[in-house]
Amino acid sequence: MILVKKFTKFWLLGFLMATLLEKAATTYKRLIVTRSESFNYHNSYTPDKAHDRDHNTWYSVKDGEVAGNFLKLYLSETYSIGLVIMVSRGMSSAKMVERMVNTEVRVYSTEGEETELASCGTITGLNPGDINTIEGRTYSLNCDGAIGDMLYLTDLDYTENVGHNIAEVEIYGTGFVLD
Ligand SMILES: [Ca+2]
Repeated sequence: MILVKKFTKFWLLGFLMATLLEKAATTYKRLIVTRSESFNYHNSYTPDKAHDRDHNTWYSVKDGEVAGNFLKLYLSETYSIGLVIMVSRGMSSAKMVERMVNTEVRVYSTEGEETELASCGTITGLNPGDINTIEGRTYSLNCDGAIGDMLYLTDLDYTENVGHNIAEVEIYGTGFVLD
C-alpha cells in the first residue's frame, strides 16, 4: 500500500512537472537584453537606459543626427519574438511621445553577419491615452513569432532634428529555439 502511494506521488509530481515545462515553453515571457548599441546617443542617455527596467531613465538619439539612427538590443539566445512594447520618456508635454510615431522594429540574426530577417511593422499613430501615465506613453508592435536574437529599432523620421527618447523596451518571446 505504501509503495503504491509513493508511486502515485512520483507519477503525479512527474505529470505536474511535465505540464509546467510545457506551459513554460509556450508562454511568452519578457526576454533579457544582454547588451545594446546605438548609432549615437545624447549626453548620458545611453542605449542601456532603454532596458534597465526603470521608466525614469531613457535612451536618447542625438539632436541633429537622426538620419540612420538605430538601437540594437541583443538577446542571450535565439527566440521566437512576439510583442515589443516601447515606453516613451515621460514629460508633461507631448513632444517626446510624438517621436515614437514612425518607429520601425526589425528582427535580426547575429549569426555570422548581422542579417535582417523580418520587420515587425511601424508605429503609425499617436497613443490617444494620457501621456502622464506609462500606459499613455506605451506603444507596441507584434513581431508575430519572427525568430532572431537581436531587435533593431529605428526612428524613421530621419529629416527631423530630434529623435527617440525611449524609457524602456520590453521584448516578449517564447523559449529557446532548438537547432
Ligand atoms: Ca529605462
